[in-house]
Amino acid sequence: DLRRDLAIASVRSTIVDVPTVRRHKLSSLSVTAQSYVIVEVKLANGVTGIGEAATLGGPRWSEESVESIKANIDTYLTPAIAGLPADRFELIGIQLDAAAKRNTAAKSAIETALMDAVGKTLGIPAALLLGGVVRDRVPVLWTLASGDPVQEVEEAERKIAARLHNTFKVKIGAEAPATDLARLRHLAMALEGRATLIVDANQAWDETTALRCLPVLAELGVTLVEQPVPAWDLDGLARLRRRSSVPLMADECVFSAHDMLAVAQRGVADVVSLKLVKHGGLLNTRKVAAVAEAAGIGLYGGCLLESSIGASAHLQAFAGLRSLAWGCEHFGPQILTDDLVTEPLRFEDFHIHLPSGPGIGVTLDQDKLRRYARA
Ligand code: MUC
Ligand code: MG
Repeated sequence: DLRRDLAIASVRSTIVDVPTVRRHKLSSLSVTAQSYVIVEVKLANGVTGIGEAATLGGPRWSEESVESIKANIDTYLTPAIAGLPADRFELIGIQLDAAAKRNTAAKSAIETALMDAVGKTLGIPAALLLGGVVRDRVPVLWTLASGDPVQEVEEAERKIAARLHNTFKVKIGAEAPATDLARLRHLAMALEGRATLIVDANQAWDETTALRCLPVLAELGVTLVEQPVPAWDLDGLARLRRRSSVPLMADECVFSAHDMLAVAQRGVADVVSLKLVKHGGLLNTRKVAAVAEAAGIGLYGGCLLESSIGASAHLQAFAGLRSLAWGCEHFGPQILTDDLVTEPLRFEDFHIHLPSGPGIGVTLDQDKLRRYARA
């Protein structure tokens, strides 16, 4: 019968390192290759599903690294779900949470692979398992993060000319505030009237620095400021929000639905960045989104520079949201020198398109997996 066919037969995890087209610099880290754990779950019926756990600069962006993700999947998470019917997503979530605290990126890669395998078995997209599609494309921005304003204007010009991106997220916080503000002024002037700018400080500032810089960002026309202060400083962010004319976005301070509730109750943010690696899967991402929706907080489709595998998993989760007013940032597939799937995702007219196939909608290229697998 179908249920026995859907039994989880095996889980394989592979660390890959894929070079990026240029150095990507955040406040506290810098990468020239992106590291993922690719998860392949095989069902008793012979169908394989895939998922991806992204990281940024080892355990620097959050506490998970590809090494810890692979170790915890192989040692603790796989034994907890072996043999279970793959379509019991919520039950499997309970088992995964009992087997390991947090480890949300690892759990997300597993849940993605399960939804992919079940979707591929039934011939339906993962988005249908989550309630169906509201949109089949999402506005997608590009992130400027070389730190060199001349290079960044050139890069932005190329993206605008190709009609790929006209909203840009500028990564700040690696340099002194004055240097970052000068860089932003350069970008704002060069791209005036042709692009929208948002910024992400990745927790680099303290409250007083942010208080000093926010009016300048407003004057430069920046439309959204992401995680200016440390993730722990919810009260500081709430105070800044009351004094800022620019909307503020929560990123590193919202992992769980409980975090989202605290952010909502304390008036911490106007917008939240949704990411599978933070929330621990597609189902949990929708739960975090529901808490935000209930509080009138806007939704933004965040990323951790995922390949087409992780990006399409996010699109499956984003496709059914009633509103995704702030668009998304799944430019990841475009910043890699190569992709891991047989057919790349479609970027067109400033949007990224939901792939139409079953499961998460993309197919793992085994040659690429072998090529980029860590020895
Ligand atoms: C983050 O903090 O938002 C997303 C885009 C990017 O360049 O870095 C990530 C992580
Ligand atoms: Mg961020």
